[in-house]
Amino acid sequence: MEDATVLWEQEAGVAIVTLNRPEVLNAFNDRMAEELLDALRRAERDPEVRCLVLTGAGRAFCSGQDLRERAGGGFSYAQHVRARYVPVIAKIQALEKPVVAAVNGVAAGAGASLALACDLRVAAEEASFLQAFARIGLVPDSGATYFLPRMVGLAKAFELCYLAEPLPAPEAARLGLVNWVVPGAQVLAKAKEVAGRLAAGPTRAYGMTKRALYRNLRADLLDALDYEAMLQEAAGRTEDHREGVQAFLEKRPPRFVGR
Ligand code: LHQ
Repeated sequence: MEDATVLWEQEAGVAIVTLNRPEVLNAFNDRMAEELLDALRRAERDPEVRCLVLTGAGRAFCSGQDLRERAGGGFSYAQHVRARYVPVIAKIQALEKPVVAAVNGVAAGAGASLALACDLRVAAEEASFLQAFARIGLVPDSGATYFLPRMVGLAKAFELCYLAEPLPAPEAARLGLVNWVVPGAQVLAKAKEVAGRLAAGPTRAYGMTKRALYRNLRADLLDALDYEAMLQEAAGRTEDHREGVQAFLEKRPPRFVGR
C-alpha cells in the first residue's frame, strides 16, 4: 500500500497530525485532503484528544494544491474547492478543541490558508507564508480572504495577495499572524509544549471560547454579550469549572479533566 499522506500520533491528550508528501512540499492531492479530513474527524470524536497539532513532514508545512494533479483547467474549480478544501477548513473551525499549527517551513496557497485556519501558530524562523494564488492567476481561497484581513488588516492583506511575495515568519509574527517564532529544530517541541498545556486545560470551556470568538466576529456588542452569557451557563455546569474554583480556594493548581 502507498504510504499514508497524513500521519497520526497521539501522546498525553495531544494528537499530532503530519502532512506527509515531503517530495512535493506536502502539496494537497485528493487523497491527502481526504485523509486530513479523516484525521480531523477522529480528533473530534476521540475524547482522549484534547488538543491537535498540525504540521508538515520534511522542509515545508504545505505548498497548497498539487499543481501536477490539478490546475490548468478541465475540471470545476468551484466543485474542487468545495469538495476538498472547504470541509477541512470548516472542520478545523468547528472542532471544539484547540488546534495549533507547527509551521515548520513554507506555507503556500491553500497551505497558508490551512495554517491561518488553526487557532494558534508556532513558526520556524525560516518558515514563510506565501499567498501564491496570484502567481498562477487564481484568487486566494480556503479562507485566506477571511483570515488575512482580520489578522493583519486590509492594507497588508491586499499587499500580500496582490504581490504574492513570501512573508518571512519573523515579519509574520510582528504583524500578529504568528504567535511564536522559534529556531526550526524547536518548532515541533514548542508546539507540543503549547498543546500539552492546552490539553491539560478546561477543554469544554476552550471549545466554547472558540465558538464565541468566531461567532462574535460578526455580532454587535449586545448580541455578543448575550451569546457569552449563554455559553457561560454551560461552562458553569462543567466539572472543570467546579475544580478550577476549588483549586483556587485551596491554593493549588487545578486538575482539569476536560468535562
Ligand atoms: C509542488 C508544489 C505544488 C506540486 C512544490 N504542487 N508540486 C485550489 C483550486 C484548484 C486548483 C488550484 O489551487 C487551489 C488552491 C491553491 O493552493 S493554489 C496555490 C498552489 N500552490 C502554489 O502555487 C505554490 C507552488 N509552489 C511554489 O511556489 C514553491 O514550490 C514554494 C514557494 C512553495 C517553495 O519553493 P522552493 O523552496 O524553491 O521549492 P521547489 O519549488 O523547488 O519545490 C520542491 C519540489 O516540490 C519541486 O519538485 P521537483 O520534482 O522539482 O523537486 C516542486 O515542483 C514541488 N512542489 N509545490 N503545489
